[in-house]
Amino acid sequence: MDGIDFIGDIHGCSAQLERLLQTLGYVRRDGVYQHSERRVIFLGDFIDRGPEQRRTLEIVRPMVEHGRASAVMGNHEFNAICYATPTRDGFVRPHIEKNRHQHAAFLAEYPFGSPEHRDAISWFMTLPLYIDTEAFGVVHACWCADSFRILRPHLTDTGCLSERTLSLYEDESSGVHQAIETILKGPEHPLPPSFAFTDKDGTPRSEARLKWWTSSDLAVSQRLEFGGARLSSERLAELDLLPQPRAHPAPTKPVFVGHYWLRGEPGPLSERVVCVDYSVAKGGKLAAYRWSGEPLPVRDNFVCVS
Ligand SMILES: [Mn+2]
Repeated sequence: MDGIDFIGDIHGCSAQLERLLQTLGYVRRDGVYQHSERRVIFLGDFIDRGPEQRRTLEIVRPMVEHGRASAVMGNHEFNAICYATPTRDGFVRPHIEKNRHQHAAFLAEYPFGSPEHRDAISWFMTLPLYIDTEAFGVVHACWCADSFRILRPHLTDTGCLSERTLSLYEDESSGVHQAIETILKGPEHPLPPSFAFTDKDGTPRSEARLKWWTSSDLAVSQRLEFGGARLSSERLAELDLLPQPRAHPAPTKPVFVGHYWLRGEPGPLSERVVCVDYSVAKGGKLAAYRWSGEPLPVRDNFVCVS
């Protein structure tokens, strides 16, 4: 079997992407990066934040279209689709200041409603929400069999969204909405009202991010993340008295994700879960995991450029 290089969130950092591909031994021929024995699977989040949105898509898209790479959808591509999809009285993702700001770098290079913008959105629609093979799994944020089961009847035969799926997503109480949020943005764990906190951006929150790859043998406080906010040791001790968050069964094959803006020296998150997002658009690194079929991923197989 040919090897696969899993590449994490790029967010418009095309210079780092080209350097990473070259470091991995890919050569550009007829405008398409390629390798004689390997291919790439991109983890999504190609757009927003970074300096070269268009250049990034001009590298990634030909690789996918020429069979040199596959890609799954990230929450930023999903948000871009929702931002561009009209409803009866607005858009699936409202054009409010916060959403416009988050999407500004992309819209600067793909003016809203322009032919290039429409073309990019229709390409995003061709990205599957996850890839499930016998040997490995790929999803942007959370490997969740229950969410896949809910979504499957609503996806196309290539695992993609349809207009109908988007209209189901509009209903925030629907199973489809929650499943898409879980797999593309990661599961959140509701906290009792006394635990409401303010994250590092000053936004009040009543839910913590669940590190779904952690085992329920760990203390509750070690399984949750508070948007960069630090809780006092007393509060953490109180959290440990709460019931354990929902368990996500440990995968039985390697699972590759992005999304988590990790820092520091790359390594697997758990025995079989690998995150390849090392915050390139916030001064970190663009990361890849060079996989050659090993059932247990190892630290040595990460390759990064900063
Ligand atoms: Mn993401």
